[in-house]
Amino acid sequence: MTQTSTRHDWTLNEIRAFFDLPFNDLLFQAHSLHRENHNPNEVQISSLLSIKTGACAEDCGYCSQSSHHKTDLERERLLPLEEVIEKAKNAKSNGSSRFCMGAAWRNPTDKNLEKVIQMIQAVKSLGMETCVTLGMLTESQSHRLKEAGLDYYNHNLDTSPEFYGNVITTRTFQDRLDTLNHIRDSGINICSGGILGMGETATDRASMLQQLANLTKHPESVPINMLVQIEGTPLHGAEKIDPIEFVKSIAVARILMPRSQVRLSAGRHEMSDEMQALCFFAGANSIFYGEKLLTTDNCETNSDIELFGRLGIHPSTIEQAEFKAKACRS
Ligand code: SAM
Ligand code: DTB
Ligand code: SF4
Repeated sequence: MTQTSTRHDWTLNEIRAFFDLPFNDLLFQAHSLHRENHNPNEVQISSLLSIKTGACAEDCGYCSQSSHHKTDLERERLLPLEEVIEKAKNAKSNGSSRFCMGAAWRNPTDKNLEKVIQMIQAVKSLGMETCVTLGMLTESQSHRLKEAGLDYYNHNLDTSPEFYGNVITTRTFQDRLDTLNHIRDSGINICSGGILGMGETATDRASMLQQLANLTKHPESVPINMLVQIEGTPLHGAEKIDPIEFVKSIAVARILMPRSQVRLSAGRHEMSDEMQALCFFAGANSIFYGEKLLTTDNCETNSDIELFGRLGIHPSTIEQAEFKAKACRS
């Protein structure tokens, strides 16, 4: 067993060595750490809503919402507050403890930020945790969101610094780190992870996890997405990731960031029940729940409930989720 304390100085070789372990040894190590730090049968569930869809100025090679790609997505302006509240109420009654609102912006204007803040406050008053993902933020915008009571900000590093330019050219890896620093300084919990299956190498996957684990504080939530291939995007047709390699990446994320919530994010739709079960064993302990992600289909809620039943997994309550974020920060 390696060190169980949280470290922020992982070398690439150390991380590569985890990937080189025999599968059973890696999973044993990851699961043991998972048990030391979390209830292994508890999974936090969040629901997603796209509050502003499409026509995004960025050129992220995976994304249906970029104006640089020809996808058949219908663009939508910022949703009215009432519609957002309605969707959040539904998510709450379906058992979600956190409501995550995503906007296809390079960055929000201050005017739009105020509209999103109204949404955050309305969702919070329903008794749910809130998360938003709005693109790059300035220092003052981060403070404004904190002041408004936002719980989490999602801003993914997406991939390794070395592979980044193959996926996105309209912003840099450093831009992402800068926004993460603003969020951290403002005191909002960070949700940051990436996407696997974009044609990156095993070293890129290790390097992305190294970047996340070596942040001054680990993100409280680490979403690991499997690329949802979208027709019309440059990454449509990219070589798919081996499911075993995906499970190993979850295990390594768990070992490097033992107290964080590791979120089994986009791509569950294409995973077998057995693959998801292995991910939960390897240390994944949160998911996006609800029939839609932002613009693409997620797993049917019935099949998630059935899978949870077969695995003896139960969703965490809001109180348990809040306790987790505090424990991760301490
Ligand atoms: N515009 C904001 C941004 O990029 O930060 C927020 C929305 S963006 C859709 C949020 C994250 O979703 C991206 O950073 C990416 O990691 C993930 N994502 C987007 N499209 C995806 C896809 N097709 N497959 C897997 N993950 C995806
Ligand atoms: C994250 O890491 N994954 C979510 C959430 N954060 C915002 C988004 C997944 C999007 C999948 C593609 C789509 O539905 O457009
Ligand atoms: Fe825009 Fe975000 Fe999609 Fe990139 S991932 S194109 S920033 S919505």
